[in-house]
Amino acid sequence: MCGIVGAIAGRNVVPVLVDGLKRPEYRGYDSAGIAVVVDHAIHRVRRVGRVAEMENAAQEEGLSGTVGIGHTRWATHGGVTEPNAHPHISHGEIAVVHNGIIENHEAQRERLKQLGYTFESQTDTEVIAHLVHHYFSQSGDLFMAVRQTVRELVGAYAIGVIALKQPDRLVCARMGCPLLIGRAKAKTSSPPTYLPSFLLPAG
Ligand code: HGA
Repeated sequence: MCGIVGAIAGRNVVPVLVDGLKRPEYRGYDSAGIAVVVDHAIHRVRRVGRVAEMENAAQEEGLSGTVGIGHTRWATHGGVTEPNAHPHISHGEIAVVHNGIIENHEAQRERLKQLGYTFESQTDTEVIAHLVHHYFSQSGDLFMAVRQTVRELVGAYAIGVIALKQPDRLVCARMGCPLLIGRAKAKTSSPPTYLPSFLLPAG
């Protein structure tokens, strides 16, 4: 069973993501990964094995960012490999973590290939990253792009999505899978400089 976590703040969220992944660790998983928006790129670290190994790699790479997503995976589609570990990224611009199963992933994969997308993993999840990228390219709005994407997904899912071009947003969606959203109490009286967006289809 896997878990997803996302965080957006006025400080580095990597420790928050790692901590969030460690908490449900007992449920079992085969690989772990996190992605953050850093300046002009989405940076990602993935490892087969324990969260601690991925955490060490993230520390070695000096991973840091104010918006990010993380994942522990129990493979349902595709083997236990680093390319199949989440987050999945489309064109360096959209990163997605996903808990669940996309039942119509084969049809979506064929459609996306026709649109020119190439696949780097065997997972059902990668279609979500490319679909969000496809719609984001049209609207430039992550919330709208995720909303259009989830209309086309069949299955059960909880997802977290970030975008290079909208580093002030973290969009989540769920259908038939649990997703808990929290907001930490601000430590200062200054207003937040970020704009979180949440999307919760009935599920
Ligand atoms: N289907 C995705 C996510 C698997 C999952 O939710 N596991 O608990 C995959 O195979 O990567």
